Amino acid sequence: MKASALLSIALGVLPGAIAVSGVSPDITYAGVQRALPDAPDGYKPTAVSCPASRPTIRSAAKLSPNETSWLKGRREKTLPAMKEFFGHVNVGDFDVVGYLDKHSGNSSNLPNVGIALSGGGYRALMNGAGAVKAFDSRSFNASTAGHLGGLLQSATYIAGLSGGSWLLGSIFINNFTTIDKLQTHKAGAVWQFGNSIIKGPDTGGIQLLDSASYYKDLAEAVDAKKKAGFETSLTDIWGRALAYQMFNATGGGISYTWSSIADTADFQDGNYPMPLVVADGRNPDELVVGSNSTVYEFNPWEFGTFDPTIFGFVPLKYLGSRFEGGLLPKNESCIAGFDSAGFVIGTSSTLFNQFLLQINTTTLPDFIKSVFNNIFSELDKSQDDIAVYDPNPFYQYNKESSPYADQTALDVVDGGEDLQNLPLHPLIQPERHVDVIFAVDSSADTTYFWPNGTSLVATYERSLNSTGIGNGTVFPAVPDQNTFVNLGLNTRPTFFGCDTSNLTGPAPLVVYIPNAPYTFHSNVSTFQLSTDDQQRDNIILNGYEVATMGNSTLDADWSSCVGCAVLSRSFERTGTTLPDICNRCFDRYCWNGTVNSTTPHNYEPSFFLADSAASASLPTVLSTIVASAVTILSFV
Ligand SMILES: *[C@@H]1O[C@H](CO)[C@@H](O)[C@H](O)[C@H]1NC(C)=O
Ligand SMILES: *[C@@H]1O[C@H](CO)[C@@H](O)[C@H](O)[C@H]1NC(C)=O
Ligand SMILES: *[C@@H]1O[C@H](CO)[C@@H](O)[C@H](O)[C@H]1NC(C)=O
Ligand SMILES: *[C@@H]1O[C@H](CO)[C@@H](O)[C@H](O)[C@H]1NC(C)=O
Ligand SMILES: *[C@@H]1O[C@H](CO)[C@@H](O)[C@H](O)[C@H]1NC(C)=O
Ligand SMILES: *[C@@H]1O[C@H](CO)[C@@H](O)[C@H](O)[C@H]1NC(C)=O
Ligand SMILES: *[C@@H]1O[C@H](CO)[C@@H](O)[C@H](O)[C@H]1NC(C)=O
Ligand SMILES: *[C@@H]1O[C@H](CO)[C@@H](O)[C@H](O)[C@H]1NC(C)=O
Ligand SMILES: *[C@@H]1O[C@H](CO)[C@@H](O)[C@H](O)[C@H]1NC(C)=O
Ligand SMILES: *[C@@H]1O[C@H](CO)[C@@H](O)[C@H](O)[C@H]1NC(C)=O
Ligand SMILES: *[C@@H]1O[C@H](CO)[C@@H](O)[C@H](O)[C@H]1NC(C)=O
Ligand SMILES: CC(=O)N[C@H]1CO[C@H](CO)[C@@H](O)[C@@H]1O
Repeated sequence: MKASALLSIALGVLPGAIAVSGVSPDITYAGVQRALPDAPDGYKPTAVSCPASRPTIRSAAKLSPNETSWLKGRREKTLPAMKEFFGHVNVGDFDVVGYLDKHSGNSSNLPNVGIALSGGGYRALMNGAGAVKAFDSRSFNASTAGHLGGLLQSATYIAGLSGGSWLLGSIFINNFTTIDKLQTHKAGAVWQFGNSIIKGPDTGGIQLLDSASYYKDLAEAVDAKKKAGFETSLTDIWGRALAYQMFNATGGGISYTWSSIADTADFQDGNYPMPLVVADGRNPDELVVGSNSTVYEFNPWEFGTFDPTIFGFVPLKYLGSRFEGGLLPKNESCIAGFDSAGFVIGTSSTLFNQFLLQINTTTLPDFIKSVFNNIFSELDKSQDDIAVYDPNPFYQYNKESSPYADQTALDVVDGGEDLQNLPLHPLIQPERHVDVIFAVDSSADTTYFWPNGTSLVATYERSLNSTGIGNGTVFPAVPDQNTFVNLGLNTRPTFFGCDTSNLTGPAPLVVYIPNAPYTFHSNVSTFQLSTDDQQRDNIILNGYEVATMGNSTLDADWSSCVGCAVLSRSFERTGTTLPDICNRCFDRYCWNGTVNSTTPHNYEPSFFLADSAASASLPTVLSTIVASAVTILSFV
């Protein structure tokens, strides 16, 4: 099974990318607002001098010392953020601020909040952006009654996968910028989705690149990595292309590394949540990525997994070094620059590689096509849909148990390929003690590209194998997808895991926030190769309405119910009686175990709020999809 089949399964959608165009203007590297361009030689991984204590692979039994010490600082920042959040989000007449103050001496009693942003291409980027905007106290009007501004500032972790990882990259590599700034209409907006990613940046922008130079840049970067002796694949080109669209830097931010996030003062001071990018591992000698595939995370310090298959982490900055048995042999150099930020988000979204192959079907001039075809013909075709991590940092590591120990390279793929299209894996690790996960699902599971709970089902089922691949993770029970549709659990936020006595161990409460049409048909095909600013903004606004239930117009108690979800586990730890309003909220939003597994009719929701004029009619959407599917199938 190759890309086309995987695409339709995993992305939920017929995956589709949409296009984006050039990044914005930018100035020089000095003093600008973003992460750090600290790669030693652009895209080329390069030997650097090793730190005094040589890097090693660390067991996943505990959190890293980096994370543990960072958490102390972060918890000091989430406390005032929560007090501010509960300034406009009230929970009946319960004195939340007093409660938080009373327990502030022991931060493990306070709520520990995580956010998960699903995959689903540019649709997921935009719908996820709407939710992030709603959760961000810096957004206009977000900290008023009925809104949810401040949840982002209260969060400890925020995870993204595939399209959700592009969103994370846009925010974190650009110095924790705001959605307001990313979506501006001013010249120089970072998100200009009017041009296809295939075509490249707008010549009118400050990138000053025509398509030919764009491809030349992509090719030169990847070629440099290859000439330095590192295996490359289509993902390297894909990641470079994404960087032009997501990062606010000239030259597609070629020197920005993911690990540099950990070196920025604001992150070190705990001023914003920890970003986590998820990708899957393809098992040795397998082409299909199944539910028992290894799930990797990229956090600001490390790459690795809690799964028993590897159970280890490598310092992200030194990924690319030739580790053996967990150590870096004396005769091996420390390599830096492998963790190019574009490559990280490209890895999380390898399913979209295929869209690069569409170049032949575009109207771009032949000479550009030939530049691309030259690059393409150099690549190993069996690796079209993977990212190659060669050398394998976990070579000879955990030899007794690791099926990867003898692999000289790791095959890493799109984080949604195992159907877990929500990046919940890092957030359900017992060591992280997350209390509540706001899970923003932009998957396209149904015929008309709405989510139907598939990603939650996949994570739940995986957790049931707790002595195997689940490795001690616990996830609340969720029903089958037919029940999701029949009970409307995918049309409105639903809570899972409210009753802790029904869990097999500590697990977070999951606040499932499925994409749904409030004011706009945000179920655009992942095949759509460009989106104008109007449609982009409509989808972002719809995402804002989804997360806030129309600023609590659909349920005047909604923001209070979110407050109850945040506090629920903490209340339990401190033996605090739930305020009445929380009982009412949980009656309304918690799945109570009812199932109806009858096969439903097509799920075709109509607007929850008034239609904002510009939405596409269904027939238009469908014809686009059919036409695109034909195109895609013809070359996969
Ligand atoms: C990042 O943003 C913060 C807050 O807006 C600002 O104080 C800081 O100077 C910025 N850092 C860089 C490197 O631009
Ligand atoms: C992470 O921790 C290690 C050792 O505990 C330290 O050497 C390293 O500098 C830390 N990394 C960052 C980016 O703070
Ligand atoms: C991009 O960088 C410019 C120059 O530093 C800055 O003015 C602008 O706000 C940045 N855009 C975003 C989305 O952060
Ligand atoms: C994963 O499952 C497949 C079949 O479903 C099996 O062939 C494979 O050995 C399993 N891999 C691991 C690492 O358990
Ligand atoms: C595009 O067309 C050229 C010439 O027909 C062909 O050689 C090349 O393989 C095609 N490229 C792709 C990615 O299909
Ligand atoms: C739910 O989504 C899956 C794909 O993710 C699909 O195979 C299934 O038919 C859908 N079921 C319903 C009831 O929508
Ligand atoms: C549980 O996981 C183990 C190891 O990953 C695997 O061998 C086994 O088949 C799995 N069991 C089920 C029921 O999936
Ligand atoms: C919700 O708030 C946003 C941001 O202030 C606003 O643009 C939108 O129109 C509001 N929607 C409703 C239904 O009130
Ligand atoms: C459980 O929820 C369903 C609707 O999803 C409702 O019809 C039923 O009455 C509820 N049962 C209980 C015991 O609350
Ligand atoms: C409680 O857990 C069982 C399985 O462990 C599950 O079947 C049931 O649906 C769960 N009930 C709720 C309300 O989560
Ligand atoms: C179960 O769902 C089916 C299909 O949507 C519906 O026709 C039926 O009335 C539901 N059954 C119950 C008991 O609600
Ligand atoms: C809780 C649990 O089962 N943890 C296991 C995860 O996998 C590693 C490596 O196989 C084991 O050592 C842990 O005991």
